[in-house]
Amino acid sequence: MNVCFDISHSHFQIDAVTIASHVLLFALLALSFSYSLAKYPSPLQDFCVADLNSNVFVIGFVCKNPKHAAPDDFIAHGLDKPGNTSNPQGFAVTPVFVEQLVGLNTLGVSLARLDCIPYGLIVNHYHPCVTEIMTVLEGKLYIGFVTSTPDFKLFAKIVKKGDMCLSSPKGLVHFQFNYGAKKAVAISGLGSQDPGVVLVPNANFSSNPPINDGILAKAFQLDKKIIDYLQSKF
Ligand SMILES: *[C@@H]1O[C@H](CO)[C@@H](O)[C@H](O)[C@H]1NC(C)=O
Ligand SMILES: CC(=O)N[C@H]1CO[C@H](CO)[C@@H](O)[C@@H]1O
Repeated sequence: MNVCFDISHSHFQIDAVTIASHVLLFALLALSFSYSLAKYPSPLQDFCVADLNSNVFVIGFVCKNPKHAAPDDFIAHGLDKPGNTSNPQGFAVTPVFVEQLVGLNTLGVSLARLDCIPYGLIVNHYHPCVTEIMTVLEGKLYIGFVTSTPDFKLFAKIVKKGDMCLSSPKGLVHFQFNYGAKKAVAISGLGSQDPGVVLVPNANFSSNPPINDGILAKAFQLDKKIIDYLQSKF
């Protein structure tokens, strides 16, 4: 489960010239409130090594006694190894989140390795409250994100070995497609210890229980039979 304080999707459009000053003040206060909630809370200690076995539920994980913290709590291994790309889209994500690197707890960062076969796709997805940056180590990826309503503008670019890009601002739908005939490897940096992901096709077509096919048919302006077919694919 990911940690999300994001209420920053509320949009404030303020014309400072025409609007009364007390309304502006209220809007500014609302914006700063929104901003403070949209950030991770600052840790109150140098570190808080996650105790993954605790039965106490808090946001993130309970801290292990800092006196028992050891260098091994701050390292994870194996990012040099490719993930398993034997799936219909041909991609693998190898996470180094708080569960793999317990020292990340409360600190608001993590990494993942991405592997993508030639013409493989990391399907359209989003991280509800997390910004993602990416550097390509091998091959090249076509990476894009789509802005929110009303523009739905696509920002896409080909990212080659050695390039670094903003793969997605917080909460926007994005994808990575291997544009080349060689496999691609990338490292993604995420602004959360536990980013969480919503795969767009799964959210629509493989929810549990399924979303009524009539609702999906209407939403996508497709025939119910096509929806039933799509739902059967997952
Ligand atoms: C890779 O994933 C496929 C599909 O889930 C599985 O059948 C296969 O055993 C996996 N290979 C390895 C090396 O884990
Ligand atoms: C019609 C429908 O359910 N669309 C959803 C598809 O998935 C995206 C991402 O999860 C949602 O934002 C849409 O509402």
